Amino acid sequence: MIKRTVLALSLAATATSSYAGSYIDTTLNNSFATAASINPYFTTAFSPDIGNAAGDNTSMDGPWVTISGQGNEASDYFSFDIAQEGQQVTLDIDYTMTHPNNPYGFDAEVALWQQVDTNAYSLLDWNDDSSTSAGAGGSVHDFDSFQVLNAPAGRYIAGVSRFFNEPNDTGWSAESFIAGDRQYTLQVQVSPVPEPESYAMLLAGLGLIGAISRISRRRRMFGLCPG
Ligand SMILES: [Ca+2]
Ligand SMILES: [Ca+2]
Ligand SMILES: [Ca+2]
Repeated sequence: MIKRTVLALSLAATATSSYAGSYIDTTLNNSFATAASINPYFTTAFSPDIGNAAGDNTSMDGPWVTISGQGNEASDYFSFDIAQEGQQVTLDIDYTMTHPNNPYGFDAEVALWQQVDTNAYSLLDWNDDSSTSAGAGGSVHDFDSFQVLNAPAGRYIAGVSRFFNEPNDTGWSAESFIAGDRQYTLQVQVSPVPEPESYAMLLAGLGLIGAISRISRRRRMFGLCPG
């Protein structure tokens, strides 16, 4: 009986608050100073919605958080820390242009800042529109954002805002904001930087060996070198 009560209480707590893998945005986190920390919510479980630009699922590659965001007539900022070197950060907007609570869609943009000094942050890069395949799962519209950036160990701020009607893709729209009734899903993942270079170098190396052996075979054929 006691056990059942404890279970019921913990289920109730799960339903009403954020838990591992999920952060529900309820605060007015509209500046770097009031950025909501998502550090406690990272998980390494499987998610069908965490992916890369090629459309592959990457949820098991590194810890991630799903942020259920709510516009408060402001932009939203979330802080997190990276302890290890050799990591990358993925910001992936899902289910947002077609969210049932967004009757006119919500054209999001995302950005990433790294802390460079006390109260000083450097804008690393930002993204307005991705392709529909970027971010695997949940990215259903070209206007949903997707961004992957290398991230040295340190403190970071992820930002979400609404794309402002400026000339396309000119920068972070600090003066723009998310209307209070608009909702979005932001996936934040920290994972090791993949090393496709080593695989490419292996293939190039094999190709070079093949070319050299072809050349020496031909040279032998024409008597250009001994052996
Ligand atoms: Ca908010
Ligand atoms: Ca996704
Ligand atoms: Ca967009």
